[in-house]
Amino acid sequence: MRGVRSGFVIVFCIALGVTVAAAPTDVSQDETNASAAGPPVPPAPAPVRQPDGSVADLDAKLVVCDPNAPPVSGAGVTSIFEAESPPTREIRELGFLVFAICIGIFVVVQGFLALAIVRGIRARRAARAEGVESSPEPTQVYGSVPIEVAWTVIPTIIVFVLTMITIRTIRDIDITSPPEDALEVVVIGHQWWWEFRYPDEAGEVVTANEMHVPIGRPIWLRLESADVIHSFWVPRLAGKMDLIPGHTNYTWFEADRAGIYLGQCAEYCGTQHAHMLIRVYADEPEAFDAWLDGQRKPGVQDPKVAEGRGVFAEYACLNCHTVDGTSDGMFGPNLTHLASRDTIGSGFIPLNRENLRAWIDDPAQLKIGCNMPSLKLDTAELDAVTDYLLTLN
Ligand code: HEC
Ligand SMILES: [Cu+2]
Repeated sequence: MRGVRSGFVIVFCIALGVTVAAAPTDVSQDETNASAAGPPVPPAPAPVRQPDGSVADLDAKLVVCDPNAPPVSGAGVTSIFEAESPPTREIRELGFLVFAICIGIFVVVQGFLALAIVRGIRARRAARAEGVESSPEPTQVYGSVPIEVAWTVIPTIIVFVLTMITIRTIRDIDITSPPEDALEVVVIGHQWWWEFRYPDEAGEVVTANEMHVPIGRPIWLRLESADVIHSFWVPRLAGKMDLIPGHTNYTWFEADRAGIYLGQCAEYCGTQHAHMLIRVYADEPEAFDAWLDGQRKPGVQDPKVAEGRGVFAEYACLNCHTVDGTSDGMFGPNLTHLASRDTIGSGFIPLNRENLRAWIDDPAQLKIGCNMPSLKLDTAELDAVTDYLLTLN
């Protein structure tokens, strides 16, 4: 009876843990609010403005694999079971194999246990029918060579097979030189956004948070960090790989099908770690080439928004952001082709006029603790610089 009761307690605790873990709380923001409140206690901060529009809500749900979230902008569920790239397919197959073997072992072991219980109950019943209090003790067997051999040899074979297959998988995935015909992309992790660089003779292309790749071609990733340890993880395309300051890591993937693949920084890296999302756009090769050509061009110089460009150049924006032909700051995301992206703030705020304006007004309203300050622009300056940035397609 005790056993049954403690079994219930364990099941209840697990269920509670799962419920708490699944609850859609935004821990990072709550934490920041709490830690920002040092003595003396300041007045409660204004409520955090929620980004307008739905891409963020939906993508955020997709990232936590909410099965009820409708597909958005072609982005699929971020499930390791929906592998769309050779490395993730191999990882999934290895996972299934290990799982199948474990189920086999489980069934055999539990089968013997069930058999022993049934035989014990039968023996006791038979004993009671004969009027004896308990069944006689079963025959004790000491040292059976066949059994000893079986339970030494079988597990050894299982472990050996798993080791060999794991080594093969690691050899295929964890390669040290780029696969043939690979496209190299440098991925640099920043608190809390991603920089993607495409080394190219015709001029390096630099973008942020939204990585475009051609389908059917291996993508060789060079992973670096600008500050702390991050981890690149796009579950359907590649396994996790850390970005370590002062050390370069490599990994690769190859998207089978065109579409948007969502990912997430997978190594806690500070306040806004949860909002450090990755969007991989896998394009048909022609569409990818067109995108790359577009990104090579310098920033649009539209005379209609000269005023906004003036604001951009007059304030510190230019110290932190590059717009080719206008500024060369390196601290924040490259904005040369900002308007060609779907999101800002590392994939969690849909890019539209309202969000962009709110972001420039005070980024912390949308992404508490992020490394872009509010430059306290007045309304006219805000409108002008927003209009300017929206021309940078
Ligand atoms: C101190 C450096 C700094 C200054 C000054 C600065 N920014 Fe930023 N900016 C950043 C950083 C860092 C980010 C990335 C924040 C994140 O996503 O966590 C960012 C993000 C952005 C983004 C979103 C880009 C994207 O793709 O996600 C825009 C737009 C932007 N800044 C515009 C501006 C404008 C306009 C100004 C001037 C009014 C400005 N920034 C001033 C550092 C700066
Ligand atoms: Cu992180």
